[in-house]
Amino acid sequence: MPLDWRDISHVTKVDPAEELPRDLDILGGTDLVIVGGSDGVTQENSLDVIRRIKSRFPELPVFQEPYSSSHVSTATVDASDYLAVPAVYNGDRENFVTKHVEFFTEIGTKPEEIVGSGVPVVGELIASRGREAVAEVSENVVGEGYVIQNLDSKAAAVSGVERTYSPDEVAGAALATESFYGFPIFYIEYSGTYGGTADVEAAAQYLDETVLLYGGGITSQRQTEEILDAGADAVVVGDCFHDDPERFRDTLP
Ligand code: 1GP
Repeated sequence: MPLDWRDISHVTKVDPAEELPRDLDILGGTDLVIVGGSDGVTQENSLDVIRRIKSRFPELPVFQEPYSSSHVSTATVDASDYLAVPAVYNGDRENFVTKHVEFFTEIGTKPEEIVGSGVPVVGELIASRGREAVAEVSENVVGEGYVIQNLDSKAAAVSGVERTYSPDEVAGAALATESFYGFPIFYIEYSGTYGGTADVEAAAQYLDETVLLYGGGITSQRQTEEILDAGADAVVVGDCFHDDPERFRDTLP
C-alpha cells in the first residue's frame, strides 16, 4: 500500500500486550496505526490486534513495529502494510546495528541453509514462498531513526538508552537521518510524558524528505496542534488510546 504522508497527521500506537478499548470505532479519525509495544509483545498478540483493526478498518494503514524479530511472522507480514523497524540513535549498539544486521541476515540466508535451522520467521517465509517473497518483505521494511527522550520509559530501558539528547543533538540526529542514514522516518519518542516543542522545532529545520513523528504524553487537541505547528508531520498517541478512549477522541487534529 503506497502511503501519502501528506494525508497523515494523527497516528495511533496500539500496544498488543494491552486491552483494546471495547469500541474500536474511535480509530475512525486516526490516519495510521502502529502496532507495537515495549513489553509482553508476541507474534500471537501482534497478529490478533493487526487482524482486529484491519477487519474493522480495511483501508487504514497498519504498521507493525516489533522490538524483536520474534514478534514477526509470515502472518503478521501478510496482515500489516509495513514493518517499521526502530534504529535508536541514543540507544545501545544492539538497537542501532546488531538487531538489524541479524534481521537482514535472516532475510538473506539461503533457503536450504534455513530449513530446519530454527531461524524464525523469515526462514520460514523463504522456505515456503521463495526469494520473491523475501524481496517483498525487504521492500516493506521501513527504518525509523529514533531518539528516546524519556529515561523513565520502558522504551528507554529496552533500547539501552542512558542519556537523552539536547535539542542541538536531536537536530544533529535529524540531519544525519535526512542526509546520511536515509531512514524515511525520524521519530522523537517521549513515551509516557509530554515533551513539548523544542525537540520538534530543532529536528524540523533539517527535515525535508524525512517524515517527522512525535510521540509521548498527548492527551488533547491543543497538544496535537502545538506539535504539528512546531513542524511534526504527525503525532503518535498511545497511552491515551488504551487508558482513556473518550479523551482519545480529543487528540484528533
Ligand atoms: C509510544 O510514542 C508513543 O511509543 C506514544 O506515546 O503512549 O505517551 O502516548 P504515549
